[in-house]
Parts: sequence; structure tokens; C-alpha cells
Amino acid sequence: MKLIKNIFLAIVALLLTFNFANAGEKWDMALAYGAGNFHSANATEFAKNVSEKSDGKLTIVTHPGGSLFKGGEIFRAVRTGQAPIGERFMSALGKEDPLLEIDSQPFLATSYGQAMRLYKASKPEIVKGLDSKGLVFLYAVPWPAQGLYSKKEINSIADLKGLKFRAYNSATIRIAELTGMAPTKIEAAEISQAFSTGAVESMITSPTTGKNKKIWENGVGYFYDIAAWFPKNMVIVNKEAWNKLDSDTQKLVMKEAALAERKGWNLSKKGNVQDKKALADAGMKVGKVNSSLKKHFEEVGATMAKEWADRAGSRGKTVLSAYK
Ligand code: PCA
Repeated sequence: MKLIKNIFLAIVALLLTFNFANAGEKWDMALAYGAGNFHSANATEFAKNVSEKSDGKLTIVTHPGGSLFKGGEIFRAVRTGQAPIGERFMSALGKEDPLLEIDSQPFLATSYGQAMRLYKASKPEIVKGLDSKGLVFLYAVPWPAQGLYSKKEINSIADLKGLKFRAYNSATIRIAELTGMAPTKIEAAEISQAFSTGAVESMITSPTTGKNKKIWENGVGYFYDIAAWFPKNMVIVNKEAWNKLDSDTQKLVMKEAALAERKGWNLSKKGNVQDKKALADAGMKVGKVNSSLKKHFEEVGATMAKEWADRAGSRGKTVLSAYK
């Protein structure tokens, strides 16, 4: 009799645990960049903090390195609810909303201070745009300043002509077109392969991405610090998944997101200095473009600013006047 009673109690206890475990939500978080990247590390800390503080109501499990969805798939995956949460490079989404590529317009914001002001000026419109697509915006963090990598030395406009260029969004494709380079869009995960096979020989990206990829091992010896823009990654949530959370948990997520954003901006600033040093320590030539090239890039930037303003229309105008 006692045995039966004990078995009965054990089953009840098991059922209770099972129920409790099922009471919370579990979110798989799609991250495009490798676990060692500062964006991924920051997101992982955010996920851990939310999971620990939510009393079992929400567990977030991160999947870095495109292991759940690749960079190019993450926006659609979150939008359709295949992934409840994910991080995506904003300016690759210009076709979804031109406001998302404002942070990749050359020379619009060339310091962290300006990048923050541009972020604040553009955030309300961006959040609204995402909301209309069934997405909740959590936070955004910039990559360090974008610079020009090349296998060979670049001293003149003529040196750019015909260079096989790795692009990561429409803005970098346009820069390549306007400077005579030959662009191919390639996600960060495929950078090393693209350089080692000779598919590309130049790109514009952060010192961080060059360092993470050990780009010097693929014959890339030059980094020109043009610091023309600070593009951001953003973390977004599917609205249906969001609505399943109670309001305390939603508040917790927003609070942790604000913290992650602050930490992420600081990590980015550190990387902007340290990672450039890492490129130089690895033997790369790290410097600036000469004045005629700088002028050329600035002219390209001016052309692109006009083109973007046309695409972004009145919403773009509102944001730009809030920024300036
Ligand atoms: N690294 C990412 C985006 C911007 C950056 O610095 C990349 O190269 O794809």
C-alpha cells in the first residue's frame, strides 16, 4: 500500500514539474555572427539575464554563427515566427524600409556621438516601420567604423577600378558602382572563403570583422580607416511571441534590452580601437586614404545621400531634420 502511495506521489510530483517547466516560454534566438563576435557575446549575456530573472517565464537560447538561420534569412524567419527572436544587420534591409539603411549612408555620421544622435533621430520611424510588419524592436548596437580592406595598395581612384569587391548591402554595392569596383554581395560568414579563392580582393567593413576573420591570412594586407559610417545590428521579436509574455516579463525584456544596448555601444567603442591595433599587430598596413581618394569617397557619399533622400521620401526628411 505504501509503495503504491509513493509511486502515486512520485507521479504527481513529476506531473507538477512537467507543468511548471511548460509554464514558461522558450525563445530560440537567431544570431548571424560567430560566438566570439561582440554582438553575439552581448546578445548571449542579454539572453542569460532575461532567463535568470524571469522566474522561469521566459528562457532565451542563443544560436550564433548562423546555426539556426543564416544572416540573410533572419529577418524573414522572425517576421514569420519561425524564430521568435533574432539579430540582423539593419542596413541590409533597405528593401524592407529605406529608413533601415540610414546608418550606412557614407559620411552622414562619422563618430560614435553622431551615430548615437542619428540612431535617436531615426529610431521612432524605424520602430513604427517594424511594428507595421509584426515586429517588436528591442535594441541596436553599431559595428566599429567601416574601413576599406584591400589585397593591394590603393593610392588613386585608378587603383579602385575593376577591384572585385565584397559588398554587404545596397549601399556598399552602390559605393562600388560609383567608384568603378565590381561588387558581389557576400554574407560575413563567407568572407574568408571569398578572399582565399580570389572571388574578391577588397571590401568595406569594420576592423572587428577583419580581425574575427583573420583576414591577413587571406592575403589582405591593407586597411584604410575611412570611418565613413557606423552600421548597426538590431534585435527584433515576433509580435505574436511577444504578446504571449505577461506584462512583467515584457518589462523585464525591455529593461535588459536597454542595458544590452548600452553595453554593446561600449564594446563597439573598445573594439574600434583594439581591433584596429590587432590588424596592425598582425602585420597589416593600417592607415588613411590620401586626400584625393577621400574627396572621391565624399563625392560618392553626396550622390548617395540624394538617392537615399529620394527613396526615403517624407519619413526620411523628418528623420534628417531631427538629426541635423
Ligand atoms: N561587419 C559585418 C557588417 C558590418 C561589419 O562591420 C559584415 O562585414 O558583414
